[in-house]
Amino acid sequence: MVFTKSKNKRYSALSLLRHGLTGNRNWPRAWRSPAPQREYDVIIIGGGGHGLATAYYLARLHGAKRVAVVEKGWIGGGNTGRNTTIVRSDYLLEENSALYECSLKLWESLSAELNFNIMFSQRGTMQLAHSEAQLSHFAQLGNAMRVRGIDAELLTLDELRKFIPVLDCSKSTRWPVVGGLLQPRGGTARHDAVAWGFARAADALGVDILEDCEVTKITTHAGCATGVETRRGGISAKKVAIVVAGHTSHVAAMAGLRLPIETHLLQAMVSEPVKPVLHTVVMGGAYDGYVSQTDKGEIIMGADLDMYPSYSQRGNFPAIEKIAQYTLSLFPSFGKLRMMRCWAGINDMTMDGSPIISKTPVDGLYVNGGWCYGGFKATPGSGYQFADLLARGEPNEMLRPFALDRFTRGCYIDEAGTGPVPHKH
Ligand code: FAD
Ligand code: PYC
Repeated sequence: MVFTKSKNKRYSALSLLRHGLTGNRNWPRAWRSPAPQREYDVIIIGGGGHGLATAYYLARLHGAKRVAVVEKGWIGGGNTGRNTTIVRSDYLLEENSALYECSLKLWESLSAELNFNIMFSQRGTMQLAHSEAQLSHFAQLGNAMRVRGIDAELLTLDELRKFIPVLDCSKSTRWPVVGGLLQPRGGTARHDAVAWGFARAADALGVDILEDCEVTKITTHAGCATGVETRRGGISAKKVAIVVAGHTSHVAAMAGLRLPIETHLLQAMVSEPVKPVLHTVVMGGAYDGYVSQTDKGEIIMGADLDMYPSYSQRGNFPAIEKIAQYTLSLFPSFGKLRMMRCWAGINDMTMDGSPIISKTPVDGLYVNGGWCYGGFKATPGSGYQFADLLARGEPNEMLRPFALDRFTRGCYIDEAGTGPVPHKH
């Protein structure tokens, strides 16, 4: 069934009761499925969390009326629906710290803002140190966070043992743990609910969400973006925004741009559901691995990137082995779990590990990408800030450091301190 008019009604305890009493047969669709118009003020390419959040804040805070989100598949089918749902703001460099903390503050009231339960759970995120050097780095990071008013607690091994009883804190394990840095306000959110919540709220404000509508060309005239060609026809626009994660280089090339981004695979996997056993999110110090338990009870785990560029969106056995090795070193009892699924997403890796949120050399063409493997947590903040850039045409204080020209000016935001090597960030 295709709705042409928004039937978006507020969700409430009363509506739940009313629909329950009528057999749940009359729920309206959460968002419309309109035909593409020939012209919009703003076209956002990419219906992941970031594109949808951008559309929502454009309409909600900047009064934009004619906005379309153009998605080649279904919304949330990219990295938004493939990530391990970890949300935190434990970054050392000021630029990243400000951006991710802005996002974390938005997460804290997002369900109410969107009238959609995105299941945000502040169960804490714990970074484990495997050496004294790593622990001393975490002490520095924790202090930097606290100076900025962001919550952080450094835990000794004894405190860690009490906090996470299922964690193997012995010296005989393959990667012995020496302590950890906890961000109590960090946690998880239900990834696809984030896409759905933003889509529903944006739709209610008049945003057209065009699924199954791949962009095949960005049209330009005299150095200005004029619109896009799609599989459902041409659409013109005053402004075009690229928000396509792992496809950023590919889509930017449609406008003749070459960006400092490489695409790499990241894999994750999930076990059968079990009773509650792990109440917080656990990450290995250098992102060797990360493990948490979903609200359904599954143990979800992942590890590092495949170290070569790829667009395949498919996992492989070496990555599965690596994930299993790290997880079992920390949690030997998980060896009895049966695995249900594994998958991969394609990550837009920049040369300094930080995102690009920027105007481009093509007038009217903007880009929001390069989130590497850490962009889920930034979803609301990225949309909020990018909408501001699109509405005003100039970056605000927070966004200025994330401009594309930082790579020609040499002003990198090298959070990991590893230099211009995408797969090391
Ligand atoms: P996407 O959700 O990928 O959306 C981009 C959309 O653009 C896609 O839907 C795609 O179909 C569409 N598109 C592409 N090309 C075109 C085109 N030509 N025309 C129209 N549409 C197009 N981050 C965290 O913060 N925490 C985590 O725990 C975490 N875990 C991760 C685990 C894995 C396995 C992976 C792969 C990533 C993880 N990330 C994590 C990273 C995070 O998922 C991403 O940075 C973030 O979701 C990117 O969101 P997005 O909206 O930019 O991209
Ligand atoms: O950014 O927290 C993160 C993350 C965890 C797994 C992949 N990215």
